[in-house]
Amino acid sequence: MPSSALPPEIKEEIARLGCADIMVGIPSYRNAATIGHVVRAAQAGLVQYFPDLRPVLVNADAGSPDGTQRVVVETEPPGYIEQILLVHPTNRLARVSLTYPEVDGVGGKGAALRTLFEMAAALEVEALVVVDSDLRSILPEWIELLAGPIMKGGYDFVAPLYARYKYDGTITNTVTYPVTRALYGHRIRQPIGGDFGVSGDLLRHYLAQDTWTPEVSRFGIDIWMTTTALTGGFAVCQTRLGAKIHDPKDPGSDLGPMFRQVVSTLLTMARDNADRWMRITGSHDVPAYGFERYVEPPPLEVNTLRLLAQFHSGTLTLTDTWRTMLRPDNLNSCLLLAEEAGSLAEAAANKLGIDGESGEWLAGPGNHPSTDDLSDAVSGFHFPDDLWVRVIYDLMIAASFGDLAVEKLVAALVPIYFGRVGSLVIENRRLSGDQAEERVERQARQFELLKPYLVERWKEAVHARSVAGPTAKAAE
Ligand SMILES: Nc1nc2c(ncn2[C@@H]2O[C@H](COP(=O)(O)OP(=O)(O)OP(=O)(O)O)[C@@H](O)[C@H]2O)c(=O)[nH]1
Ligand SMILES: [Mg+2]
Repeated sequence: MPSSALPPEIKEEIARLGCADIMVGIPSYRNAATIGHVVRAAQAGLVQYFPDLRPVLVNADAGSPDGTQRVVVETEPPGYIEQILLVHPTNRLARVSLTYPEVDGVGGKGAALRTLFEMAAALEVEALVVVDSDLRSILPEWIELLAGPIMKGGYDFVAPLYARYKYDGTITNTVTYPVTRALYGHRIRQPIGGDFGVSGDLLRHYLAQDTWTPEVSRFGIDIWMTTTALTGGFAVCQTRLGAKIHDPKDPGSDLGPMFRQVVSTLLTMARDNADRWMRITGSHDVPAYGFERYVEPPPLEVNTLRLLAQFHSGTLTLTDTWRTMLRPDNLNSCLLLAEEAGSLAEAAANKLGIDGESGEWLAGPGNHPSTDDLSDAVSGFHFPDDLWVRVIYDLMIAASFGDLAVEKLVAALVPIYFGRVGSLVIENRRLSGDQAEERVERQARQFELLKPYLVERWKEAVHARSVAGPTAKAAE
């Protein structure tokens, strides 16, 4: 990790706080509408579940123009929480909101977490709990659920387990969960969930790494944290948090940059840890902490037509890149599917009054067809599991041994990802949450089953490189 460049005001804050046992860190950017509830829940959790420890809560904000930091500072103080919960903690909770510095000129969620890691390490905490600031469903208990396994169970990394609506968490469901499971053998269902517990030991390990990249300073941070914990051999568990309810996002319109940052980080780490994952076959359950809950997360609307239209648009500009990154048979299958996606989306758009290119409603806002209506109109589209797995494995080979930069390859994957997500939404439209979850498991098993395909291609690439000379990326 690049050496600490904390500005003097943050160093002074650390000196003022001195020491702490447990810290809750909250990264934020334009979350004035929701962060107040997160701060209150976190404060209550610290006071109620850890009344004898020295607690601190730190908000690391991006300098949000919407008054996020003011909300944090003006939210009811810890004394109010003590009153309503009738608890008398040994130590008064310290609460801080600060603007975090960029890391090597790059700001983002990861840069915010870097500051939180450095502060937590300097305060010598036993546990750092990180929670997102757009959460609606956080309860005080979440703090215990995320810190308890560290304090009581000796774990170093606590990943969240929550019920998410069947169309939410698409990057997790299609890439990070199955790839982490197939590569490293741990079934961590939410490797980029955003809400984590980290032990003091693991914090120090994070700070000692030199694998930090600009993508890690953004949304690559979550998969970096999970993968670094796994490759470092730390004790990992999951914790049952109930439902994740947060600011909703449509995968076709909101998630492109996040996808690129997460997947680039995952690929770079896979490249650097090949000697570890090559030896691993199969996978095992990861222990889960906390009482089981049954909750229905609120539904989320997805514009299936736009996803299919964007998949098709990819062929217009990216076919050459796809050719360099996909094995010829997989490339052909993708091109055929993209063609089909385009025709189906166009026919459906004409029928429903939607712009075929952009997927936008011609009638303007209001009275839009639902996700189900849209999906019914393109119900013939199907992107097979095994093709998706091979696409991802081909991408891993290209990212480690090919000539193109990882970022460029991942940007080229985005339209294919949209096609895959569109297909999943269409197939899951009549399924319950549990049934959709079974599909995610089926796909994850497919990633494991086809791992020999990856290993074989990897070995061939290593061999080809040794014949050609050490110029390929993996040898750098
Ligand atoms: N400090 C900081 N925080 C950010 C930035 N971008 C996002 N965040 C925070 O990171 C958290 C997650 O961001 P979201 O946009 O909610 O991401 P998400 O799609 O919900 O991601 P998942 O919850 O992992 O599915 C929120 O608390 C954001 O406020 C940033 O540039 N700086
Ligand atoms: Mg969110």
